[in-house]
Amino acid sequence: MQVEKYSIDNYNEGLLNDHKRRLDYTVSTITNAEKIIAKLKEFQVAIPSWALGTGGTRFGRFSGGGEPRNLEEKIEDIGLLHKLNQSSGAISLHIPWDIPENASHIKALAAQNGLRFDAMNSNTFQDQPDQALSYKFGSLQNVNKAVRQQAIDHNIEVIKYGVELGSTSLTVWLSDGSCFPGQLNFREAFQHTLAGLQEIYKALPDDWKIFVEYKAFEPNFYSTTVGDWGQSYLYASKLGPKAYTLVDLGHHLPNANIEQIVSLLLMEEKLGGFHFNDSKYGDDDLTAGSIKPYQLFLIFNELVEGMDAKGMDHVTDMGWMIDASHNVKDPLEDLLQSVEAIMLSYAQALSVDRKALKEAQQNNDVVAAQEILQNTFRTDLRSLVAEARLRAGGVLDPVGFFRNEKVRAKLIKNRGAKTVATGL
Ligand SMILES: [Mn+2]
Repeated sequence: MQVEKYSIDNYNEGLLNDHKRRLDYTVSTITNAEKIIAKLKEFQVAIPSWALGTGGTRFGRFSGGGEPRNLEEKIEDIGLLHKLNQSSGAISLHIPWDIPENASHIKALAAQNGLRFDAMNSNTFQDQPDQALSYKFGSLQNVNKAVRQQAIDHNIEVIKYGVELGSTSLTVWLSDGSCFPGQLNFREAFQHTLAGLQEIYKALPDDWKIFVEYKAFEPNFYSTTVGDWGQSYLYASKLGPKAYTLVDLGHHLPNANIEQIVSLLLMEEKLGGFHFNDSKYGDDDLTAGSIKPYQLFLIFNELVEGMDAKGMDHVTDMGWMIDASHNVKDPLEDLLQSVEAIMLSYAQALSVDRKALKEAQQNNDVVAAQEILQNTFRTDLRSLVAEARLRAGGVLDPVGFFRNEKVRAKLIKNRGAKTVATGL
């Protein structure tokens, strides 16, 4: 769906006075507003191709209307998000759900929408209709060599699709593991998986990275073969310099200290990718920042501090992506909310007084350290995020605009009320 520049300008015009008043106040309360706005303008979060439709659970899926019917329409939806927030300028493809049949056409369409191709995602956690061998008992870990080879071949095929589109990274998430004690020899499962990843690693072009994503549990409930950041780090270290760990916020056991995990991975230069979502219990895949916004800020605080310590580029040296499911909300509104929460946490992390925090740490001044972090967290920086969006040509209030323009109703009119996007 096309959104015209004049409708964005008209909408912004009505909100401008209020916005300026809030912005002036915020700028007067912090020291580095211009620097933060400049950083926010650059920062981009990739949207996965499977996030545009309604998500479901094993109990059911309640599809909404106007869902994208093919890859072209998914690209158009992400293009729309990017037009509104100017911070969703990348798409992450899942193979085989979204195979680009005509790569040059897909590449051109993405470029028209201001999008680049982020990490490619392989899938060896499901069986496809035309697949020769089953992944029921795992893919790269499988006791059957032919199954392992099939999974290796699939990942190499995904790299080939990515090369055609100009992507430069592959995310591998394996559901491999076991459901019952005794089912697996842990060491053998690890070694098979490592050997498979090594074959995939060999197929990576020189400028590519591979991200090894871990997950504590589900669909396997007794053991997971890439179950935590330690195991992922072990694979990534053994694979070589192009291999990195990917942290998905939902893939930890309850109460894990994710901020500490990202800090240490950055120290070892092994954090390569990041998936945003939020959860109350496990891998709930809820809107980023909807349940634990303070934790999201604390994680960003470590990301910014750790990346700066290594001289990393916040935009290009990490694969940032939303990995959430939208079971009850309009997926596009939900994604706008997630990106907003991510940008706000990033802005807050950029405004932490690092010198004062360092001093508090050196003096063991625990109270001062808490004051610094919580004062920053409680300072309302939403107007900075809006200002960055405005300067980049976006909308002051993306969700408000989406509703005002009746975007979903228009998508239903164009695509139909009973469309179901590919995905889980
Ligand atoms: Mn993920």
